[in-house]
Amino acid sequence: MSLVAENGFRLLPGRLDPAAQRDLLAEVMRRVEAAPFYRPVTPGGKPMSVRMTNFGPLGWVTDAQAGYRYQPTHPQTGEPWPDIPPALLDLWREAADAPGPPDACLVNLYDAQARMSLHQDRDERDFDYPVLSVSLGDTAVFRIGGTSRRDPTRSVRLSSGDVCVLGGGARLAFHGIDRVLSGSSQLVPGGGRINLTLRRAGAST
Ligand code: MD6
Ligand code: FE
Repeated sequence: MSLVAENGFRLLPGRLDPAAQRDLLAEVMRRVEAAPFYRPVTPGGKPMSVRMTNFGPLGWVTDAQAGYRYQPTHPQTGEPWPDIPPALLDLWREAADAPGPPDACLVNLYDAQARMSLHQDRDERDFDYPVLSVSLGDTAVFRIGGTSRRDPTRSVRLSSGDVCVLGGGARLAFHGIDRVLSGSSQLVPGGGRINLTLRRAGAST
């Protein structure tokens, strides 16, 4: 398995084989029945094109009223988020090189039109913890730059089963999803892409 590493950005292409991808997708969809995908609204009042839910003690949410934050409950059901799938906790232990376990897993669902604009993940308490992402389904065109929005960027394809880690000097790198290549995978029924990002959002233990 090849590995691209530079300044804290690590890509593990094909880290999950097709059977592991199917198993993880089943674990995800079982939890989504209790915590449905919904469309968050930015602090500026714009509905996002990506639909989201979360697993774990804390979930990342946004709305026009209170902006970006982590909270323990689903904004629509009011219920606690489902647990993080054990396979993801194993993956974190193996690949994240973190001082402790994650407490949040953001789940993004992309249809053919969905995009995510260039952003930093900076709503977490402790940037010594990396963010680890797992991609399932259609391939995404991921863009990653430096810690300034003006830094040059490059494009990386994230395919089903790929794992990527933003840690160290890349923890606060700007990144986003330019587009999703519709029909590039058959994994997700009805098409689309699911990205799971594991984080440590709250105080470290
Ligand atoms: C996505 N990913 O792949 C969006 N954030 O759908 C992210 O925003 C991301 O892939 C932090 C670390 C890795 C990521
Ligand atoms: Fe991000």
